[in-house]
Amino acid sequence: MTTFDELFGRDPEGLWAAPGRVNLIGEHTDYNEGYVMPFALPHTVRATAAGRADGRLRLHSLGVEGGTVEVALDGLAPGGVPGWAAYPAGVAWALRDAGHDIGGADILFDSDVPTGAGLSSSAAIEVATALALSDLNGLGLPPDELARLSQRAENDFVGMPCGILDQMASASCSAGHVLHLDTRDLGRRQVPFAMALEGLRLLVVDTQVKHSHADGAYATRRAECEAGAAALGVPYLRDVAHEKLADALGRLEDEAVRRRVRHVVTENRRVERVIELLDAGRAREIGPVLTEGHASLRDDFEVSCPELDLVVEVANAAGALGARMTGGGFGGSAIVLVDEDAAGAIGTAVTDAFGAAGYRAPRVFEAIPSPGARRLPL
Ligand code: GAF
Repeated sequence: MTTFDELFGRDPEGLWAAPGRVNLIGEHTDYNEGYVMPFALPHTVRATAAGRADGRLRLHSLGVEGGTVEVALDGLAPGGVPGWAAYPAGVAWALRDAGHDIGGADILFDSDVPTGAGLSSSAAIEVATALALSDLNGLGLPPDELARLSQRAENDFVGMPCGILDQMASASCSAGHVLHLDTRDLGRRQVPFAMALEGLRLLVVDTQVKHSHADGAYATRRAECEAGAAALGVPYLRDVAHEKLADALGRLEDEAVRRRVRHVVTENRRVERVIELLDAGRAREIGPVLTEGHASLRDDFEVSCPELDLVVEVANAAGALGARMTGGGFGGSAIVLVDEDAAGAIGTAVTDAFGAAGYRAPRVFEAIPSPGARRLPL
């Protein structure tokens, strides 16, 4: 494997890691200033890095064709860097645009976060870069700031209008916990999620498909939510109370907007229900809430796809406690809550069903709540 010194002809100053995530519940709520509940995966993007005094950024990713990308910090502009390097370059741009006086850097990336799987490989590379540049330049930025700058990079440099779910998950999750995050003010609580103690497992099923219209459809959904909020005279859909939902829906003329609003308002309520159950030590009872969330994403928000629907249908028929797509949708991954004794059989049932449907075999693995971004020993 290529090492930092072979590539850059010098020793690294440090090593930083930032994880991918799954979202337990609270989907497409973040850009509506609602609630989310992610936890970090053990899979990380690792950034081995050293600062440079000449204002240049040299970026290299193991496992990506195309060699080293070199750019001058002074020349960075939105849309100016193609491909994967736009994410770390965008973070450097966002740091400087926010007034942070950073120098250049040599950074070698290495990742085991599956890409295109809805598990936040983009946020992981952004947050790993933000933490590395923060430490290399003595900025000491807290997790909220690392997440906000990473989101800014993705929104305004890469051009993807995401919310802050993925970046906050990567920057601030804690091992053994699920993060209950209010995306309005980034208020949060680490909620113990010791599934194994209750004989439970949470499986990730990566369908290994990503439908090509995903990015455009994401932007459309966001615009529809904003149209719904405007029609209801509230700043964000977060401001529509669940008890007032029927009244709100009656005031909306556009059928698609009405369904998007119903998803967001009921999804925020589902986050509250999951929190209540976890706080009461009743984790196995969250299963039906997850499945209900999937139906809402499939029917009202229309961001699922046949492969994800098949995972949920087959897993539940095979005895899962509940299942749902996770992340933005249109492919990517689903999560499945199972009794530990049933995990193997349910995984096999899903894999067999994919074979019978003529789909590529999915990747099934257990999701273990893991730490957020951190510096590691070299
Ligand atoms: C993607 C986005 F990047 C997040 O901000 C969030 O909106 C998610 O889709 C859906 O909940 O992961």
